[in-house]
Formats: sequence, structure tokens, C-alpha cells
Amino acid sequence: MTAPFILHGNVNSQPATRIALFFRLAGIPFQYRHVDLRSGQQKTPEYQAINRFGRVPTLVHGDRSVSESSVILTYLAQQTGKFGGRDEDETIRIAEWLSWLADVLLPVQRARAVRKFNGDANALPWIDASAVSGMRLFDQHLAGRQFIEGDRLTIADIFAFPWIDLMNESAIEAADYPNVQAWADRIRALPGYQPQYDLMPSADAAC
Ligand SMILES: N[C@@H](CCC(=O)N[C@@H](CS)C(=O)NCC(=O)O)C(=O)O
Repeated sequence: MTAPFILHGNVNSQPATRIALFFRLAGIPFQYRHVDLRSGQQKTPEYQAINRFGRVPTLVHGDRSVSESSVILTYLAQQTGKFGGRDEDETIRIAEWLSWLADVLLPVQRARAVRKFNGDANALPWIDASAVSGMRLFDQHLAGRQFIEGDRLTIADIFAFPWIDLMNESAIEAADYPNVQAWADRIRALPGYQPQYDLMPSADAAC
């Protein structure tokens, strides 16, 4: 029997959501460990032994622990054969998307985090303007496409999706981005899809 996949996450974390969503869409069971970010569990020596950056998510698989959601998704695609590149070219294209999406759409995450967790409101004008320009670019890239890369769901879609699923919490106007909306609806229609707050419990669990 292969080792179980164990996700250390937090229900409010969009990077952690990506990993839980991967498992749900792939139909692969996983174990879940809740990390209490409010009490600072992520900065304890025990947790930093599996994640040097002291953040969620972390994936533990056998003797290996992997951090950074884009790297975890890439690892899971390799390990499971799901949602990765079908050849070397596609694998490189997907890696390009992961890097680009992390740059261009991160302000969408920040726009939510500042609002939801009482961050510095003085930063909002700059964050919101950056989020809008990122969303415009993303919408342009999605024109005429069903999914981000090629004709099927890949880890690039799973990476971007949580930011878009909760874009109302980021104060982003969905109607301004019709290609993004259509793409998100396609993902919501896939078997296994669950919204962020249903994907991870607020305690340890087998999922
Ligand atoms: N680039 C990282 C971002 C991870 C991240 O920002 N995690 C946040 C929660 S969304 C966290 O653990 N924050 C707690 C802290 O920094 O102490 C990834 O994609 O995994």
C-alpha cells in the first residue's frame, strides 16, 4: 500500500484550498490536519519541521513533506497522473502558467485577506488596482479557451480557481470578467467540486 496523502491546512487558506480541491476533483482520499493559524501553530518547531516557511499548506507523503501550493500540485500531478502535462511541452506550459498566475492574481488573495482579517485598509487602493489589472489580463487569456492550458482541467486551473471562487470576498465584480466567470462555472460543474468552506473541516479529519 502506498503512503497516504496528508494535507496540513486551514479552511480560510486559499493556497490550502487548492490541495483539497485537487483531491476532490481527482477522487483521491486524503487525511487532513487542521493548523491553527490564529494561535500561531504554524510557527512552532513541530510544524516548521515539515514546513520551513511556517505556512499552510504542507503535504506529507511518506517520509517527504512538500510546501508551496504550486509545488504540491506539481508533485501530486506527478504522483497520481492526474491533471498534469501529458508530455514535456505541456508540463512546461503548465509550469509557466503556475508562475504567471502566482504573480498576476496574488493581489486577488490579498484583497480578500485585508478585508476578511482586518488588514491595513490603507493598502487597499493599491491592492484593488493590482487585482483589477490582474483579472483583466486573466480574462483576456481565457478568451476562446475552455480551460487554462489545452482542452481539459489541469493543475493550472486548480491553482487559480480558489481566488476566483471567492472573488466576492475580494470585492471583485464578477460581471466585469465574463471569460473568467464562464471558466469558473465550468469548474464548478465538474464532479467532486466543493466550495472552499466545505473542503476542509476546522479540525483534523479523514476526507
Ligand atoms: N505561496 C504560498 C502561500 C502560503 C500562504 O500564504 N499561507 C498562509 C495562509 S493563506 C499562511 O500560512 N499564513 C500564516 C503565516 O504566514 O504565519 C503557497 O502557495 O502555498
